[in-house]
Amino acid sequence: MCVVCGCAETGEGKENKAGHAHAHEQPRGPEESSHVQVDAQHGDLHFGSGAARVSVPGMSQARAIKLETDILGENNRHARQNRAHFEGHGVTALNLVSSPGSGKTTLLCATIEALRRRRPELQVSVIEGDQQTTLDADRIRATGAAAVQVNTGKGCHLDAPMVAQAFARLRSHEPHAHGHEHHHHHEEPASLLFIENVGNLVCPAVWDLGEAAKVVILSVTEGEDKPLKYPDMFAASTLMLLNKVDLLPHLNFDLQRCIDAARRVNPAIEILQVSATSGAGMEAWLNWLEQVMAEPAALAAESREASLSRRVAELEAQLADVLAARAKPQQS
Ligand SMILES: Nc1nc2c(ncn2[C@@H]2O[C@H](COP(=O)(O)OP(=O)(O)OP(=O)(O)O)[C@@H](O)[C@H]2O)c(=O)[nH]1
Ligand SMILES: [Mg+2]
Ligand SMILES: [Zn+2]
Ligand SMILES: [Zn+2]
Repeated sequence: MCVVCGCAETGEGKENKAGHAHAHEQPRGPEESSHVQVDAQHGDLHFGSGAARVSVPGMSQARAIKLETDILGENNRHARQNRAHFEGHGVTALNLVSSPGSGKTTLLCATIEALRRRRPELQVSVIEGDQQTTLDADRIRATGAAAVQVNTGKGCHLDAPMVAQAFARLRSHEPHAHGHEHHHHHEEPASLLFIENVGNLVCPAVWDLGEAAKVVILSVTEGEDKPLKYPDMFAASTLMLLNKVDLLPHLNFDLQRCIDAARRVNPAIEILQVSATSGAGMEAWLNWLEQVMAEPAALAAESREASLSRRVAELEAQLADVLAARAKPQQS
């Protein structure tokens, strides 16, 4: 996973401090440095079976866990500030995640148009994440909504400091040191902020941006097994939008199998079927948005706390395992 893959960014400075730290570190022992589980029958390899759930050349599992905890901890600090800042501005923020091409931008354009008809007074703005180009922000701006593009370069996800800077530009003010310590509680009308993450079904799952909820978009052309193959993203999301259902007649896509797969990974996930191009299911999606705007705090607190405490407990248990294993004498 990208936090410790060597391209990790530390948030503020992008000097790859953390990423480089491990490159020179010697592995402690063969078992610790390459945690791979081998299937006896077929020789299938599972590199995520160690305590860190990731294998990094030359880095111990304990070090990988420590790095992830430090970097994500720093990101989460910024995410908390974003959350407070959004709240101060009456903003409900949603983090849209998916593989490339599932239809995030098309759906956003259609959503902006539909919301304009339903709630003409509602302000909607967008932060667009892509490795390169301003194509998506240009598409959003063409609808008349405000958008800021964030290009990540080699980065494979948006992080909370990036979102803080982009949001400051949307609101034409500098980022604040402490959430909404500046006073803009002057009864701002409620508004929606969509954050379209970099197309990537793996990494954005662990980066909290301060959103009220993650919405994962899965298009029917991708196959119904995706929630099982990329479980972290579906586990982290509150809602799954199954997009491009207009194409179902042309595909061998088993809708029920897909829904079952998503529920197996995340029993609480909500699922809506939509088509950004035909408009099917848009009413239900708009209703969901209205509901989140009415009760964003409850939703966010529930999913964030649940997933954070799950992850913290996981990491603590794994770190304890690694330390215990290291303390034990080597057996051959
Ligand atoms: N048939 C059909 N095509 C769709 C639908 N939604 C999006 N598309 C098409 O899917 C392609 C990708 O759509 P985008 O909106 O650019 O996808 P994206 O998720 O924003 O892609 P990235 O930003 O690159 O990750 C485009 O050709 C869209 O026209 C849909 O509901 N039905
Ligand atoms: Mg896009
Ligand atoms: Zn990554
Ligand atoms: Zn502000």
